[in-house]
This record gives sequence, structure tokens and C-alpha cells, in this order.
Amino acid sequence: MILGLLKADITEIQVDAIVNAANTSLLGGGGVDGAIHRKGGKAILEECIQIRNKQGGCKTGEAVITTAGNLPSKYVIHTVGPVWNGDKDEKSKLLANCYQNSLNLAVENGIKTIAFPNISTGIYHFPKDKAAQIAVKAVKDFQRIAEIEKILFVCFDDENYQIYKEILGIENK
Ligand code: AR6
Repeated sequence: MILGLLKADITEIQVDAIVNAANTSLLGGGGVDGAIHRKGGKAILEECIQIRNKQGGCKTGEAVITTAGNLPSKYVIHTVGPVWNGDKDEKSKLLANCYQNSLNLAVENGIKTIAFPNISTGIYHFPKDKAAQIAVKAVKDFQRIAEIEKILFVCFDDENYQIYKEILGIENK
């Protein structure tokens, strides 16, 4: 498995699946969720509504999969990060679950390449440094990692990008 880092807009990434930092309603919102629904078109929302009707949305830490509509990827995996409010242990576990459950869904669907945004570090206010440590550890600890070819961390803001660079040991050039 190759672990990569990019500073980019995740809606432009060509991989089998991009991950969305959604909310429990699965009906869209701001941040990366808004960008994915805007660019991906209504096919994504339609599938989200079907999932909602079947299972009543998505719980924090869990993940669901839909088409990627007009996006360059094949699928969108929607996961719901925790809202940061200082309850450190519980929230950290839930954030790790987002990465692990997204990877589980990826393996179940034959997905070989996947891109993650920095879940919970925007509107949900999870401390960026802590979130990055959790994300990298969760991915490295994933049991079925050999079944995935490439995992990309896609940072949108420079602060997250610098944090990931340091954690992953990438030199500044
Ligand atoms: N590509 C990649 N990363 C992005 C993009 C993009 N196009 N846009 C923003 N980010 P956020 P959350 C980064 O707020 O904190 C929504 O309303 C951003 O810089 O999108 O998990 C949902 O519906 C940040 O680092 O998600 C939920 O209600 C990261 O994505 C709520 O926000 C996550 O920021 C979820 O909040």
C-alpha cells in the first residue's frame, strides 16, 4: 500500500473512492460535503436519501457508500466525524472509526485507491494536529491494508498540509 499526501481539492482527485466528511442526516452541508454534492450532482443526494429511508442516516463514526455522480472518482464514501467538544477519548475513538469503517467499506466494494479529507477539522473543530495523528494511526492499523493499493490524505488548508508533512516525514523542499 502506498500512503500519499496532496494539497488539493478532493473533488478533483481521480481515485476509486473519495471520502466525504458528512453529517448524520446525509443531506449535505458546507465544507467538503457541500463541494462534493455541488460538483457531483443530484445522483449523490438521491442515493443518500435512499440510504436515509432505509437506515435513518449515518451515525457518527460510521460510513456509507454512494455513486460519485459527475466527479472523477467512482464512489463517494460518506462518513460522519465527531464534533469536537473536548471529550477527548470518546471523540478520538469515533474519529478513528471514521477512517477504519471507510476502509472496510472500500475493501468490501473492491476499491483499491481512496482519498481522505481531514475529517472533523473544519466545521466540527477537531484539533488539527490530534486529528492527523489519529488519521495516520487508524490507516496504518487497518487490518486489511494489503487489499488497498493507495491511500491519499488530501489537505485543503496549508496548516493541515504542514502537519501531515511532518507526521509522514516528508521533507520541505
Ligand atoms: N477538498 C478537500 N478538503 C476540503 C475541501 C475540498 N474541496 N473543502 C474543505 N475541505 P469540513 P467537518 C477541508 O468543515 O469538520 C459540513 O457542513 C477543510 O479544510 O468540510 O468534518 C458537513 O455537512 C477541513 O480540513 O468537515 C457537516 O455538517 C476538512 O475538509 C460538517 O460540515 C473538513 O472540514 C462536518 O464538519
